Amino acid sequence: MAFVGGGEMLVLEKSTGRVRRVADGMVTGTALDLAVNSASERGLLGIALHPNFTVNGFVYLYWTESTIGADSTVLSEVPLLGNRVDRFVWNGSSLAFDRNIINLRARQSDSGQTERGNHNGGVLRFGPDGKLYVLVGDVGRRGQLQNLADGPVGPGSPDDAFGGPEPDNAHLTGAILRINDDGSTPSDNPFFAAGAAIGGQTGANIQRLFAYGIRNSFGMAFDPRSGGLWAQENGDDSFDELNRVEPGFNSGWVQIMGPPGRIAQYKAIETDPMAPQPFTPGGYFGLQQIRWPPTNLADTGVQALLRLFALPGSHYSAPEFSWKFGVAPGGIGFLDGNALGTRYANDLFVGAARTSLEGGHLFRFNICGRATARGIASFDPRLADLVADNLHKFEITESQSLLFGSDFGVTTDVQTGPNGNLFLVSLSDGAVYEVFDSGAAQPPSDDCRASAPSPGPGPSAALTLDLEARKQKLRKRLKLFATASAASTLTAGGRAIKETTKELAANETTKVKAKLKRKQRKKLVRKLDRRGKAKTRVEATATDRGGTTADDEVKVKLRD
Ligand SMILES: [Ca+2]
Ligand SMILES: [Ca+2]
Ligand SMILES: [Ca+2]
Ligand SMILES: [Ca+2]
Repeated sequence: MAFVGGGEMLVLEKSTGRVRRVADGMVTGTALDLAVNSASERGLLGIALHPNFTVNGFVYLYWTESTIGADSTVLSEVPLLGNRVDRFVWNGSSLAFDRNIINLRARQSDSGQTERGNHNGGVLRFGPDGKLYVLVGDVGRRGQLQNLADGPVGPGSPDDAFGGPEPDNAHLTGAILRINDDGSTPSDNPFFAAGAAIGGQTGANIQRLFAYGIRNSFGMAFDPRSGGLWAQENGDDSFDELNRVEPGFNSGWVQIMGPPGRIAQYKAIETDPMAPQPFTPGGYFGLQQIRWPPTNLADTGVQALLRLFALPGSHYSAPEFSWKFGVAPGGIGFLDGNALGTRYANDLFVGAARTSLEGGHLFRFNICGRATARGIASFDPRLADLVADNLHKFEITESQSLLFGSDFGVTTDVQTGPNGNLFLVSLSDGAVYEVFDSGAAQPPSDDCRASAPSPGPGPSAALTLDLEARKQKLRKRLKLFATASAASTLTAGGRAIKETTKELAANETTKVKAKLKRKQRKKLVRKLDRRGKAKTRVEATATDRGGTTADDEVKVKLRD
């Protein structure tokens, strides 16, 4: 869905490949009709307007091409690189092809299993930096971008009949790409230097990466307040995630889904041979691709993190939120402004990719904090661990406080309209919904002032979930932290960090001056991980990237 001005919007039809013109609640025409392959999750999937759309009319579409020159629902009728992003020009009534931006993997004909058409991603968004962000799912690949450095078999073997495990053109999957509006690669991308060192097709693709290790997603959005990128990620049967995606982010798939501290649950669910459950009578065993079985998964969070495919400058971070069993999130978006009242201002809304839970749930996350520290806040003590511990797939336990709406069907897009209301595209209902303020009394406010203590000094606001409930945990955590910081080799850094622990609250980020060499920083991270604190994040600002001995800012984040 895209708002093109004059009260008009463009709405995509996944299976016909048509871009429909909609005004005043009515379809008024067709701006474009593409020959799409819409088998499984393929089709006309994503749209984004250029930041200077009103001047240049540029419209970007993510779609799956058919090989027969007409719409197809046959899995095999697709080119190898059949997912494509193209640029079109809007002339006020129709869209004309301008240029191709990128071609991505679509075909999934792997030996030993039936052909598939899922995990294409398909979300396009322009960032506040004017760059185009393209989300592509793993498309069933098991290569380096799925954190298998040597592919599914081992050193010397490709991922599949079309290459890999390195990210050649057929294995540039499970990632968020950041590209210029003309398809070229920005030189300030996180792995630009790493890709240049590798060179060739693989190196050029690594240069395009903004993030990787992502299984699949139907939702990605920029927070209009912080400018930060958020994405949801669909797990197999376990651990759907909501992530803050910073440059160089590695989400961990296939080695890890959900928080590292929950790795045993991830493995247990995905290797469960029986467990007939509602919606999954066959049980949960398997990670879809038989060439890499779930029995390969690590047994501890640290072990899993050590197995990640680490591009230079990459970082893993645990999800902002996750669901133990999949609820299948779909499109996500922020409500930009307070058109629905202060209670909902600037919050994050998460639609459904299935109708199994609440007929298509619409979850709302209360987002608090200042500037880049904006994050999820909740009053439900069960969510203090940032995990909704539901009982099986598509089950509401611990998500009750998040439920904002029901029966929205399959939500493929969530956006703030020009009038400030929330607009949702429902694929299953064939409808666009507008959520507006009816004027009825709203529930008591759960705004940020009420849920968080007054922000103390420091570069980021404190974001606490439930201080009382977390007190014991926090005390334990601080003790561990103090022990770690007192350790021998971390003299200068140790002292600084110990001081910090006095002020740190759960889930709070702080910066301290610390004289840490690159190796020392790594050592500290390892130390904390060994103490079962794998989600603790210790990262340095840019000045420390080279491992200098200068006084660098070290950012420490305590997370549950
Ligand atoms: Ca068509
Ligand atoms: Ca993850
Ligand atoms: Ca499974
Ligand atoms: Ca929980």
